[in-house]
Order: sequence, then C-alpha cells, then structure tokens
Amino acid sequence: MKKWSALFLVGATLLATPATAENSIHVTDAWIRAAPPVAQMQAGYLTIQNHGKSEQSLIGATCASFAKVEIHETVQHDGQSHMLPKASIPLPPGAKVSFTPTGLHLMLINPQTTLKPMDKVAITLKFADGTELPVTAEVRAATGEKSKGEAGGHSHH
Ligand SMILES: [Cu+2]
Repeated sequence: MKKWSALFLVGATLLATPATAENSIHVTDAWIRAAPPVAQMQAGYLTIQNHGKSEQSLIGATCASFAKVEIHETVQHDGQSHMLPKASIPLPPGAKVSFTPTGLHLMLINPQTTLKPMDKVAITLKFADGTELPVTAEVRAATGEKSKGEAGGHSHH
C-alpha cells in the first residue's frame, strides 16, 4: 500500500517535494562477512540502486554493532591489495552500484558484539541530501572465499 501511494504522489504532480534517498534508493543483498571474535574489522556488502530522477550520493553509514563504519574500496597496486577510504559514492539516476568482496565495501570497525551467521544487523546509510536509509544486513559465513586481499589490506590499516 505504501508503494502505491508513493507512486500516485509522484505521478500526481510535478511540484512534489524533491525525491530523497529514502524514496528513490533501493538496497538489495546486504550482508556482512562473519569473522572470528578477535577480528578488529569486518566487511559489509550490498547493492544500491537509484530509481529516482535526481543524483544521490552515499556519504557514510552507522551500525550499532560497530564503533565506526567507513566506505572503502579495494584496489590493486603493484601486485598488492590496498584499501582506500572513499568520502562518497555518487549515485546518478539509474545507477546500480555493487559493494562486493573484490571492490567497494563497508568497513565495519571495532565490533561491539560477536556476530554469528544468520544474525540480522541494522545498518543506517547516510546520503548527501541529509536523508538516512535503514537496511538490514544478514551475517554470512565466509566459506569458500579467498580472503587474501581483505586480510592483507586490513593489516595495513
Ligand atoms: Cu576496508
């Protein structure tokens, strides 16, 4: 029902209030890689799509289960993996940006609790227009993945 009324409002008038991240951004497949209790950091992944008509920009996130959340990108340089902090992720209309283990990720710093696979974690995404979007990430085991890049990058933080 909520979706229908939103669509109606958009179609009803061109003078509607500007689209905000809250009603134009769709997040799917949000998950956090499980880590041993000694880990100082964990990585979170998700896919963000901008279905709106105005540019949005992801500028950060918060999560009660971690002291701090940063946006990082893993890049290859001289045969080594490095993680670069990103101040913002531009999301033009129609954009689909995937945070994956080989590229962008949410760096979840200083776990406040030990998360187990299947746990559900609330993350709040923050956008440049001042809006916030709550998403739920599922904790998943890191089985079968090469963790070379992540581990190497993290030790250099
Ligand atoms: Cu990182």
